[in-house]
Amino acid sequence: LPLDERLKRRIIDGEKNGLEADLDAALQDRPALDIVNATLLDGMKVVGELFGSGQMQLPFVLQSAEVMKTAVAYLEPHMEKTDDEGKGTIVLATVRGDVHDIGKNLVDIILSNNGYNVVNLGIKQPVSAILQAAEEHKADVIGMSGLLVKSTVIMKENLEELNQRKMAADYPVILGGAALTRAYVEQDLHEIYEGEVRYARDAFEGLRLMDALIG
Ligand code: B1M
Repeated sequence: LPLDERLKRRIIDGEKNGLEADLDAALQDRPALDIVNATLLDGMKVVGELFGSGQMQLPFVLQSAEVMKTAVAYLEPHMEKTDDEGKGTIVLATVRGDVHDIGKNLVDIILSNNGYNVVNLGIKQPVSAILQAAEEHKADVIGMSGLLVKSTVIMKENLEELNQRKMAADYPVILGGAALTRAYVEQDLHEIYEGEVRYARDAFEGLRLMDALIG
């Protein structure tokens, strides 16, 4: 198989052996972020399709996720970083009940590499923990990630909690994750939230939003 296909296959098959050598070879002619976006994420997409259609069982999805995480960790030191720092602080979390964190961690990498201070709380975070961290770290923005359909409902509840605690004006919120749609965030949630709420389709849109919100 050509290198690109082979890397994609490694994600789909959850095969770590030889991964680093292939990543080294790919780094010879492409930037690290391009490898993640154009190749590895394609592999995860196939995994999602196979799982969704019942052709792949959960333990194999987990293996694919592990290979993805290993690959991203290996590529991270090769990613471009700006010299900026201290551009602002975001508290980032996967919402309550949701364990998916690959996308959230990519957002962390992209924002950190571009001068933002990221307080990454991890997965399954109740709103109380997110709000506490936001106050403690004097966050400029709150970022929530979630991939399950039920997480989109939890995000709505979290925004309502911010309203109730009169914190909405202080915290613009960026939401991301595969189950969200732009319309749901920018129309439905925009209507209920008393602060700013924006949708990020991917980590780069997350970065653009951060720059727009506090830059
Ligand atoms: Co899960 N899972 N999973 N899973 N899983 C999905 C999400 C699913 C769509 C698969 C499917 O059925 N086709 C489906 C959800 C269906 C639904 O809700 N309607 C699903 C399911 C059902 C489940 C379980 C319930 C399965 C079960 O137990 N029976 C279970 C849930 C457990 C729980 O959360 N309580 C489960 C478990 C798992 C694993 C643990 C095996 C593993 C996760 C490992 C991990 O993350 N550490 C896993 C995986 C890997 C997936 C798929 C295949 C891939 C997700 C992924 O990492 N994508 C996924 C299929 C899919 O998404 N279509 C699926 C790559 C990642 C980079 O993309 O996170 O979307 P993503 O991030 C993107 C953007 O969304 C955006 O930026 C990133 C790209 O730049 N983004 C942000 C994300 N967050 C952002 C935040 C921002 C800005 C941008 O600012 C704050």
